[in-house]
Amino acid sequence: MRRFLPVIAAVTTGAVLAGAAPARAVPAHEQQAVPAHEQTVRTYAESARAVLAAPALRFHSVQYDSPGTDTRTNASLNTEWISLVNTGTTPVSLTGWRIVDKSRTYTFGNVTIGGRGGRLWLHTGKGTNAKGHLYWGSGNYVWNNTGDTATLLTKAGKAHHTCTWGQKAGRTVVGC
Ligand SMILES: [Ca+2]
Repeated sequence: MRRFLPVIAAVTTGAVLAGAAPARAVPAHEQQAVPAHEQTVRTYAESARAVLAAPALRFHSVQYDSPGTDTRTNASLNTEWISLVNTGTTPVSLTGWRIVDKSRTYTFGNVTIGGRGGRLWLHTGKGTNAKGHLYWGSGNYVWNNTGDTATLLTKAGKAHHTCTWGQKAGRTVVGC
């Protein structure tokens, strides 16, 4: 496995490497067939690229730790939120999609998220749904301050994207 690691690392830093000067063209007489073991390495690189690519509709960020003391007031519950973004070109209907943690489920009603960077915030507490802002209606916090995983499920129940975080002193929000 050791020989695969530099290739995977190269994929993760591809954006930086893309700016490097192109290598010189290899003359025909120096070209060789790609050995089978190197083809295997390339297959691993393709797999890594597929795993790293986030879907167009995905978690954007989560304020898992409501700023200030966790008093469980509705105002405090609503400053705990998780946000979605849709970087695709077309709006997506979220009706029947779900956001889940280990034991709780939020099911989207008749909601559409706009395309080209459309955002949507799901607040933990109670409130009246408005454009871009939805309310879970929970009487307690959903996202653990000490670390948690949020999963976005499609209407068919397929895991579409996840957001995982750990605990870090002084931090209340993370990008997904
Ligand atoms: Ca929390």
